[in-house]
Amino acid sequence: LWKLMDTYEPNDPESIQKSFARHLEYSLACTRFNFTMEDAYRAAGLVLRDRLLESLNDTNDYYRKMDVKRGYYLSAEYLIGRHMQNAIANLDLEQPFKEAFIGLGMELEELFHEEADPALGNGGLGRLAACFLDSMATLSLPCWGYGIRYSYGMFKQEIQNGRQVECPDFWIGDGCPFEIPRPDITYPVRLYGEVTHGEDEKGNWCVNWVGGEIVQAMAYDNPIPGFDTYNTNNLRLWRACPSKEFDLDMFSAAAYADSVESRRKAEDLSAVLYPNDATYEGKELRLRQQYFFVSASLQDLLRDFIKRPNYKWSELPEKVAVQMNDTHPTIAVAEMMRLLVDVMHVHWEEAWDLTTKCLNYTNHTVMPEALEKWPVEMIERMLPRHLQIIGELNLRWIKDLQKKYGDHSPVISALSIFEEGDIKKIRMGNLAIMGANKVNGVAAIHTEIIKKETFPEFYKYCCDIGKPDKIVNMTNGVTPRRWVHCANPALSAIFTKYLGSHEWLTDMTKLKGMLKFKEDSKLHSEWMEMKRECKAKLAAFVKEKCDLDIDQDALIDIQIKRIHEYKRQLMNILYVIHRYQELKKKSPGEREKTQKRVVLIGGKAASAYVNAKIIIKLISNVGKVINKDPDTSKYLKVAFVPNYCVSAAQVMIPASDISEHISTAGTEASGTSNMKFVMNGGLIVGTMDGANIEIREECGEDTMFIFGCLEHQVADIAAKAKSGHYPIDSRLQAVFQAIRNGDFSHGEPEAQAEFCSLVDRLCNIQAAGTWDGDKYLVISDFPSFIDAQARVDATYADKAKWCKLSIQAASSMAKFSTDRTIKEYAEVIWGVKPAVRPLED
Ligand code: 26Q
Repeated sequence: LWKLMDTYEPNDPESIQKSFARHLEYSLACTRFNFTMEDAYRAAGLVLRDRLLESLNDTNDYYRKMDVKRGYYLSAEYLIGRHMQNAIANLDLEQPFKEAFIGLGMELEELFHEEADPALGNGGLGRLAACFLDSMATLSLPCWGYGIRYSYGMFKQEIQNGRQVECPDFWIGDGCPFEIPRPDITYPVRLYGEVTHGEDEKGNWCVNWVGGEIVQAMAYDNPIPGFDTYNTNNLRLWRACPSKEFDLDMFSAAAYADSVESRRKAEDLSAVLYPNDATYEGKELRLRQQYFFVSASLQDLLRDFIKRPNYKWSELPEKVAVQMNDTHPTIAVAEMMRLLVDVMHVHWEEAWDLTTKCLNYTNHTVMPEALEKWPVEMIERMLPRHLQIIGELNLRWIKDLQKKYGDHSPVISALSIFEEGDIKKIRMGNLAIMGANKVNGVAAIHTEIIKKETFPEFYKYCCDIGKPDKIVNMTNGVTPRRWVHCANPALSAIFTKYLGSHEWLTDMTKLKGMLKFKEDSKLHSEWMEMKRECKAKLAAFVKEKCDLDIDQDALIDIQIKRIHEYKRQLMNILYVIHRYQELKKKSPGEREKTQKRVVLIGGKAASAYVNAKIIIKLISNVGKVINKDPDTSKYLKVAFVPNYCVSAAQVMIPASDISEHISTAGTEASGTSNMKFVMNGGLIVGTMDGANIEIREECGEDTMFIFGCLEHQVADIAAKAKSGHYPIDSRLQAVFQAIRNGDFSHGEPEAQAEFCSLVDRLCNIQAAGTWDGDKYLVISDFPSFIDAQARVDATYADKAKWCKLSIQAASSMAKFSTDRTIKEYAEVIWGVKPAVRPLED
């Protein structure tokens, strides 16, 4: 068969052209003379897919042959973004592809724009998973991702009359050329039904979970090529399909229709991503999704394990490491036990030992409202066997704790997997920690908060049993391939030119070599030219999306992230109003001397998050007033950029001078866009929160405009506020006054009422008693926020100084490459080693 295959030169422009023509004609049924840009994109995608498939298969064969330990990343979300540009870069096909398509009269960039942006994630957590996949492949680690192939990803955000409108994102459209459907790889997943007892073939007593419904999980493989390696890993996403058996007794027309309907329902499971990124909603479908993908993934990885000749269960932890991305896949703890005990007939004690050696858990949030808790009643109906297993695990766990702390210690109720109350619940966080070998936070400050505030009793328990390092820190990162090389080719070219090679793309410590040029005037002019180029692209983008002309000489100030009160987009827009008021007070001559600024804010709000949606409306309305004010519009513009997504980030981030990472101290676990901005030569206005703290440590204090209270001061400020001592700065009073006057309400009574409700809430004008006002300390941090912005303007006035700081910061970001992060996971948590595939095997 091998000999029959067309052999082609993967790197030769002519063979790329031939393959392109073949796909146009035979895969897409176009003619070579009559095709659209979309057809061309699709055909180019298939050209790449051929190469990816080959590498994926060979890499797998190699891992199998070497019998290596494997890592499996379980995540309900992957915010992968567009494939094409990234795949071309990682396969080292940039030159030949460019040549091939120039030869055909096409610009590659134009093809890239044809691709839908797969948004199978909400925000940070999903994008982190995608960056991890890139680094795992680049480091030649035998690691796969598992997740859900949602038919509808994160909604598309339209802005109508300043308000968010959610539109469905049917990203699959006419099919994604980069994915490989695997109808041969399916697993049954049971839901509901009941548990009975019986005897197995050998006459042994056993547990049977029967009845209910069965859906089939079908695999869709997404090849993930590494950069500068021949390894290609896999992201395997599961799609829910009706089970194959069809009830033939259904001969009446009504029953037949019902039966078709119930089969169609199976597909609902993987239909849509929940667009919630911080507050958990106890929706039954969400739990079904979680179990569905966890069960299929564990069945798949265990099947791979037992394919090995003479496997022994005791070797499982030497061959398998699983990472649970937040609590979303935490039902894995019970499912692993079920598969081992009920299906594989491993003894309970050994099964538990294996489970707790293989599984690990990453926590991504300190917000208590984000910790998942599922009603016991729901689990009992949907996963009756799992409830039994969790009950048994908890019983043994409590006994152990009672021995240690006495029968009635308060520690016991805190550590129990079950939460008592009117509605009994299962705490997925506790289940995750109990079932995990290692638990990690995502930035230094966050890991400390986990120990002290989120799970203090667990941490104490770990210390008591002599295992304080069960909880470890793994500071997040981002991949420099997508976020520097693809997003900012001009900057990538500068680095490669000054450093003499592109080695920095796989070893970011090499960027330190740029530091000796940080005051070099030639580099300065190239650096500033790079920023100009990025700003020109941004200007075109903003013109298209917001119909706004922006001055490319202005300081570009960006805040892009999910809209959330703790992220304080509200504080940002209040500051913009303050800046506007200051400008209005000035004479035309004085205005001439002020720094021009363009403020861009973008992000999606969860569809039921009322306050977040009002904040979007406020930003839009403030933009409408400021942008058309002839006194000031030359000096200050503000826009809400609709539909923030990965591809928008790739245009916006490289163009920024400063970006806002201004969460209340102690609320943002890490943040990852902060890293992307700095890698692109942007500076940060930020609080001492999440990874900002570590970025500042690496880049130097002078590169960051820090403000606001520290994490340890928050409780004290809140306590004082509750007792009535919470002064409001006069400048902020003036801003509140303008909002209350209706200056930004456009005569819309509804908006006026909403804006006032935001301000009133901050000022705590509501029913006396509980203080639930300015929870995120906008008022308290506002004066120092103004100061930080003034420092930005003053520093920016000195172009050479700014440029030096920008170079210094961008060149000091090695720590925030996911290559470093993933190396730490591989060494400290997974015990997985690189397995570099040689080219000719
Ligand atoms: C849970 C249950 C039901 C429905 C939705 C959810 C859900 C979905 C997504 C809960 C949370 C998320 C996402 C959380 C998230 O993105 N957290 C961010 O993770 C980043 C990567 O570690 C950090 O940088 C951010 O600080 C953190 O906010």
